[in-house]
Amino acid sequence: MGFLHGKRALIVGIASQRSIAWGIANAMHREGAQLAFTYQNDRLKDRVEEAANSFGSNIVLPCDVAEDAQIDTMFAELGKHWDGFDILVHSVGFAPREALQGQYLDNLTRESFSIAHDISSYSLAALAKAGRPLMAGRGGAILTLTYIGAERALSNYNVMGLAKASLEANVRYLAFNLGPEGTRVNAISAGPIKTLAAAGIANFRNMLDHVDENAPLRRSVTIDEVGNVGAFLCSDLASGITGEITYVDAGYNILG
Ligand code: 0WD
Repeated sequence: MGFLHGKRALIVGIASQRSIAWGIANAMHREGAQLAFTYQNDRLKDRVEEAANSFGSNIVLPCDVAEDAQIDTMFAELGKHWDGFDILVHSVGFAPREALQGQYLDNLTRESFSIAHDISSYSLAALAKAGRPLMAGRGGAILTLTYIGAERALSNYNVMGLAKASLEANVRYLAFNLGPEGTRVNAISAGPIKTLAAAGIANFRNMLDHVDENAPLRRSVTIDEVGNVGAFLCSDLASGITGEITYVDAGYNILG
């Protein structure tokens, strides 16, 4: 029996089979969790429905996390399928493409700052808040995805680094707030992986090559490796871990 047997998990952020959320869904499914999925817009609907099918799920709901009304409707619909759920996976990030190239100040605007923080950080708290009535008191877990650009100044990552720093603080405040009702909140800081979101970052290939050549394991990580740790962090095996940022990056973060 898998270590997530009997758990219900809501997966937010599948855009393709390369998505980190796909790797997490795959590991959670393998470990016995029942899954539900959201999709951002009609462009992604078919792909997410396909994913749900392959994981034996028929719960696929629209949810653009920029819209409070869509978040509320999504949880109202989810509540018709499930009287409660145990795991929320937030694998969402976005900044306007022009902000993810060149020098930090060159393409920074009030608008790009606001969008990056809204979609990449606020949305975690928005989902945690709206999903709270369905998660409270079940010993559940929330998981999000961050990147080392939150801690270090990296070329091209720019305003997304600030949004990820906010996201990491969000993990700690949510863990502090939701701990008393039994919900844990953690993040994985993943090494670079070639996904749709990554394609928006200028010179992403260089970041990947640098990790391949320099990380202690001399390679980058896969969505399955991130997925396995995500499944663990959201399981009862990790019942003593909350408010943590766990690196799944082939050891890259230890380098000076
Ligand atoms: O190297 C990487 N790929 C890393 C990614 C390293 C470390 C962290 N991460 C993070 C990302 O910042 C993000 O938070 O992992 C998370 C998942 O990213 P991913 O798997 O790399 O990228 P992708 O497959 O593109 O999924 C992100 C999805 C969006 O995809 P697109 O490509 O269509 O922007 O986030 C979703 C969307 O499906 N998303 C939204 N969902 C709901 N409402 C919204 C939104 N407003 N905006 C983006």
